[in-house]
Amino acid sequence: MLTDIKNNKKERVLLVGVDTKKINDFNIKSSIEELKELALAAETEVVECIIQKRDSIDPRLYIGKGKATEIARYCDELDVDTVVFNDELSGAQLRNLEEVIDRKIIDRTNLILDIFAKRATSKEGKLQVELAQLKYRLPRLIGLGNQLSRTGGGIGTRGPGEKKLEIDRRHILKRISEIEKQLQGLEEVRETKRKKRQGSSLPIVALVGYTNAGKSTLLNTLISKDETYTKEKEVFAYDMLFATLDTTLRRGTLPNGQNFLITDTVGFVSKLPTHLIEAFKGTLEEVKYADLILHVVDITNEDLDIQVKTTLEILKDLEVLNKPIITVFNKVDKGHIDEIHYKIDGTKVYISAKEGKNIDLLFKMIEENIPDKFYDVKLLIPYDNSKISSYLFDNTKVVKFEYRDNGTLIETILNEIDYKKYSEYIVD
Ligand SMILES: Nc1nc2c(ncn2[C@@H]2O[C@H](COP(=O)(O)OP(=O)(O)OP(=O)(O)O)[C@@H](O)[C@H]2O)c(=O)[nH]1
Ligand SMILES: [Mg+2]
Repeated sequence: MLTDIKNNKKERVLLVGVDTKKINDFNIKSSIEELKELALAAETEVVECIIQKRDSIDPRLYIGKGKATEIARYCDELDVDTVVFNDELSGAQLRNLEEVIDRKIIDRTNLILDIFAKRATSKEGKLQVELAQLKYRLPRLIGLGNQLSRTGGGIGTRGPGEKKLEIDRRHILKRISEIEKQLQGLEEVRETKRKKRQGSSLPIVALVGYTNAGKSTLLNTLISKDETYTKEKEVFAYDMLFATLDTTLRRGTLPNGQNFLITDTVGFVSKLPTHLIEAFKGTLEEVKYADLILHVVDITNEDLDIQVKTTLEILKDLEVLNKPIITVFNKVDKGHIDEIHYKIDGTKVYISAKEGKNIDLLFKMIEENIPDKFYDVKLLIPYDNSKISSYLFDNTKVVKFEYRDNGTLIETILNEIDYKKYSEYIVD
């Protein structure tokens, strides 16, 4: 079978899930619905979804033998190219399923990795995805060997790690350590930047939440009041899963005049591959340095409970649940919302990022939850007070300075304490 990509035809996929009563916190219907969204995000055409009820996952085949044979028949009838399974499969399961079904077999993890591979644009993003892909492939080489040679492309075979070397374990291990080294280098650069930012003392607000909740849209709305705002500063917001992969940082201004920094992060999805979270830890680290977290939730989504839970679990993994969190229920413009139907601990607000509804309220809540106030000031420090000048140069983010006849004119940002301490030197 040659890949349909050559004919410019979409890869036709069939989705398969298992409904084990054990996972009762996860509704199989919404899980398959999400898998469908993921398959669409990978630009495939979903032709059928099959759910099998079983007590447990079959270690050999994931589903029952009879079901697998039935699926093989469907694949012929419906002209299916690829079968996508709703859970992570072992190398043996991949191989056995391919033997029975005789089609390319992809699991949920591989599908997500594939979307990330397509979306990654920055050098760091690409490396992170490649690392996750290699770590996924390593224990599955037996199962994937056939697959990589049987097709010339399509989902699961795309991405930075596409080269032949994947088949060779030693090559993979070598590549993994190369990537880890490169990522470490990039992490150091990020660390330096972060230190510089800390010097600037501007509070950091981090946007987190499920993919497509509206984080990027909200970032664009929140920065639009900043004096340095231009259209070019806006980030990419689009109706698709994982529109954002790279962490971005922008400046905003609160109604009280205080400046803050805001970061947009990669969205989450249930059963987000562990390797992927691991690989993106560097990027997600930004959340660790935040002073305030805005947890954005799409209120119109039926699976809001699962989405909130998934996000909170990842935040727990990142050890950031001790930070102040505002739950931001977004998209209230999309119809009547019963505000009380969803109870959540702590602070919450109902907004529309798109139409700007309740943004003032959210700004107020941000003001209240940001730990400290900061001031943009100009100070004239007499030359005989050079200790103060050195302190300011070392500990605050000096925007500009100038040597005047009567002292050093320093334009900088001060926190509340320093602001009070040095207020006598403030000039207009
Ligand atoms: N109706 C409505 N749509 C919204 C609102 N906020 C965002 N959207 C839409 O929701 C879709 C996703 O928005 P994004 O801002 O890209 O979502 P995100 O959370 O950044 O998603 P990822 O980057 O994929 O994690 C876009 O089509 C937005 O236009 C809102 O308040 N109301
Ligand atoms: Mg986004």
